Amino acid sequence: MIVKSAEFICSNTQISKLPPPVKAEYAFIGRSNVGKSSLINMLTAKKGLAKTSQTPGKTQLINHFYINESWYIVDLPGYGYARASKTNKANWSKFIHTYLDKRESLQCVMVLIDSRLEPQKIDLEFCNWLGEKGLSFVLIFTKADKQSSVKTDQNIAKFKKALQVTFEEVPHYFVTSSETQLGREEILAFIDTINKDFVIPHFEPRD
Ligand SMILES: Nc1nc2c(ncn2[C@@H]2O[C@H](COP(=O)(O)OP(=O)(O)OP(=O)(O)O)[C@@H](O)[C@H]2O)c(=O)[nH]1
Ligand SMILES: [Mg+2]
Repeated sequence: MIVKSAEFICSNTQISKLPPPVKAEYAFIGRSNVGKSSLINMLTAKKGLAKTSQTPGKTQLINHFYINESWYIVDLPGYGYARASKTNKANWSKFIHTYLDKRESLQCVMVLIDSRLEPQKIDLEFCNWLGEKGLSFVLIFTKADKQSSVKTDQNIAKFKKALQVTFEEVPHYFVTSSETQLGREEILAFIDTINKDFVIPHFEPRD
């Protein structure tokens, strides 16, 4: 797929204010600082489209980006931001879980995992929650440029093994780097395939 246009549409803290669910939508989620915003900029080839930062917890809203005037990328707040207050964490968590569970047009959850780390409990728990809800998801291992491919492969193998405790079939995965554009073509091709089968879902119109 060629990305011809990528446009910021809106930031939301309220589910009721999201754009109508009439376009295929892909949510990017993962631990704070895992590289969600960087990956979105890499996929769209638009630096600065999604705000990146070295301070974890930068994205605290549901951000919609409209791609090729036909589908949405959604940048979600990172989970597990240690310095957020308990109330804040609980609020985000509820908001994100409601969004993921209820969004009619959501086609696939893109779960970002830092390829440098051993399997993290919080990531595994999140994948298990998606599995329980029957939501389709894929894994995107980020920051692969930061270490050898051997190390990346080892961490991926460990993650897959940890998922096999609860999953019969391990989901599809991608290895990426926002620095080198590794994985870009594969992810765009994957999205393109799903877009081709998209039919506008039934939804309750809001007032
Ligand atoms: N070397 C390298 N650095 C990366 C890569 N992806 C992200 N980073 C860096 O990691 C930091 C966090 O990236 P962001 O894209 O802002 O992460 P995020 O997941 O959107 O963070 P929050 O919005 O705070 O949850 C930034 O300093 C990025 O430059 C990558 O593929 N390679
Ligand atoms: Mg971000």
